[in-house]
Amino acid sequence: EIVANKRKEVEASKELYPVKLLEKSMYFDGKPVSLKKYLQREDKSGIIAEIKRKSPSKGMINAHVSVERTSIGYMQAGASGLSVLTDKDYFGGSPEDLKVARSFNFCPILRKDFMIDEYQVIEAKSLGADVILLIAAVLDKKEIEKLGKLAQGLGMEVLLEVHNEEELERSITDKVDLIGVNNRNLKTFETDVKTSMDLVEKIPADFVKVSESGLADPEIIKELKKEGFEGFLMGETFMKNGRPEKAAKEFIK
Ligand code: IGP
Repeated sequence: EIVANKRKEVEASKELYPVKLLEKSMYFDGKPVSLKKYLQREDKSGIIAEIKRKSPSKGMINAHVSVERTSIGYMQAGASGLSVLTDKDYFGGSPEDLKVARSFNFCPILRKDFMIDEYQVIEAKSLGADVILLIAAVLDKKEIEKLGKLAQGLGMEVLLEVHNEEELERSITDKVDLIGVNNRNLKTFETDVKTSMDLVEKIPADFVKVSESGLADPEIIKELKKEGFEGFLMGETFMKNGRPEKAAKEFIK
C-alpha cells in the first residue's frame, strides 16, 4: 500500500519539480558528509537519531516536534548522524523537514523514505541528504543497483535495509555502502534484536553494519557493538518524549 501510494506521489512531484529544477538546488554540487566515517569516529555514540512524528505501527508518536531544536539537540547529545522521515502520508514527515535539519547541521543526514524511482534519489541530493535508504523488501536487485549507482554517482552513500537472510543474499551489491538489519518485521510490526544478532555473521566484512528499530536499552547497544554493529538507528525511544533530544542525551551519556 505504501509503495503504491509512493508511486503516485512521485509522479505528482515530477510534474511540480522537474529534475531540471532540482539540479539548481544549492546542495546539488555540494560534497556529502560520510555516514560511514562518522559511525567510525571514537568521539561519537554510533547512534543515528531519527525524526519521526508517526508510524503505521505506533500511530502518532510526537505531533509537535521542532525539527530545528531536535536535530541540533540530537547531535549535541552525541549522535553520529540524523535520520529524517520524508514520507508524509504514513510517517508525518516531509522534504521540508530534511531541509530544515540540513540547514542547522553539518553531520550526515539519512533521507528515510520508500525509494522506488531515480527521481527520489536526485530529490534527496537536492534536499541536502548525505545517505539514502534502499529497502530490500520493496526492491529487486536490479533496482537496488540502479538507484544505488545513481546515489553513489551523486556522492551520497547508500544504506541497504534487510530483514532476513533471503533478502540479504538476493540483494547484496557493491552499489551499497552500509547494510542495515531492520529488527522490525514489516508484516507483524514486532521488533526483535535477535534479527540483528542472527544476521550479522552473514554480512560481508566490507559493509558497515547498522542495527535498526526497537532499540531502547544501552546494554543491548553494547552487545550489538560486540557483534560488529557500528550504527544504531533509533526513533521511537527518543521521539515518544516531549523533548526527544533530552531523551537522547540521557540515553547516550
Ligand atoms: C527507527 P524505532 O523502532 O527506533 O522507532 O525505529 C527506524 O529503524 C524505523 O523508523 C525504520 C523505518 C524503516 C521507517 C526502519 N526502517 C523504513 C520507515 C521505513
